[in-house]
Amino acid sequence: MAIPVIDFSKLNGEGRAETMARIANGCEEWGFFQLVNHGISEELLERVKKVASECYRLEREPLFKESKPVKMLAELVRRRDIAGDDAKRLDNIDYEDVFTLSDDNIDQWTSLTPGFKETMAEYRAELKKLGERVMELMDENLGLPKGYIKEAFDGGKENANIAFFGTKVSHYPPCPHPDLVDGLRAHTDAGGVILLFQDDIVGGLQILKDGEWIDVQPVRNAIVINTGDQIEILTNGRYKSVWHRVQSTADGNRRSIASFYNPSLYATIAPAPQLVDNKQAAEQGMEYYPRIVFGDYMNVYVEQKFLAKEPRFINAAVRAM
Ligand SMILES: O=C(O)CCC(=O)C(=O)O
Ligand SMILES: [Fe+2]
Repeated sequence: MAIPVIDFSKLNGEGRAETMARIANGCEEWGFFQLVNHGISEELLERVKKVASECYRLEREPLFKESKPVKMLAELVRRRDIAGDDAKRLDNIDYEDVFTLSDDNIDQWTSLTPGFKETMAEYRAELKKLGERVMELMDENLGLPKGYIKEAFDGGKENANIAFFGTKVSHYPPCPHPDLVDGLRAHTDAGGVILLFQDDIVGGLQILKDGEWIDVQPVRNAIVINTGDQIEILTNGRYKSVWHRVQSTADGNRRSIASFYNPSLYATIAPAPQLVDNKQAAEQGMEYYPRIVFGDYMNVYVEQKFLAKEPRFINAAVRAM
């Protein structure tokens, strides 16, 4: 079983209907799919890989060696070896190095690595456009007016372009005890549409599908798309946010660059009326998915990211009232 790989260039020709159907299937049955021939130039993607890796080596690696996950893992192992403690897994930390780029923190983007800022700005502009295109295809597949999802994320027509677009640059360095700590613990994503540029070679990302963890197989220069909790709410559960995790590995330093197209913190997200079966909702006495303000949702999410997702919907809705 492998995550669907979809040729995006086929949208422009005879294969359009079939490609739309494959995207719908990716959203409904998988929550994750990979795009190839997505229109982002190989030359740009090669530059992104280069500057991200150089940045890690030059600026991040020395810090990672002194970081909390490294120290906590060493301490756990020391206790096991010296004091004979049963080594329990570290279940409250991720073995990763990460920083986030957004338009709000552009002044603080790392500048030591030659070409980093320029390349990442160019990459983010391209990915943002791709994210908007993917959201429009979702609108179409769902029978929503074109631009519906983006407008919801902006918090309405009058607030054009205030949805949040952030880019997380992560590395999962070699881990001496991959059995004792995850690279990133299992979770669903809080926001909207996520566009992930993962390592060409070093794997580790897995999704939970029908009760089994399966690999998101590395495909060179593909962009992996997945949907977060806000798309689950907006689609009234038709597109579910899917659990995923990153396993740590003993060898190889996995690079992954995840861009998040999320609602503005002020946007209210609710099931699209077109997707609510009123009869069913009436029978159940309520609509299952609440109306939430995304900022309230994030306040709940930061506390509960690695816990079951359903209580988050309820907790965020209570706070929003
Ligand atoms: O690094 C990855 O491949 C996944 C990252 C991820 O799941 C996240 O940032 O939410
Ligand atoms: Fe995630």
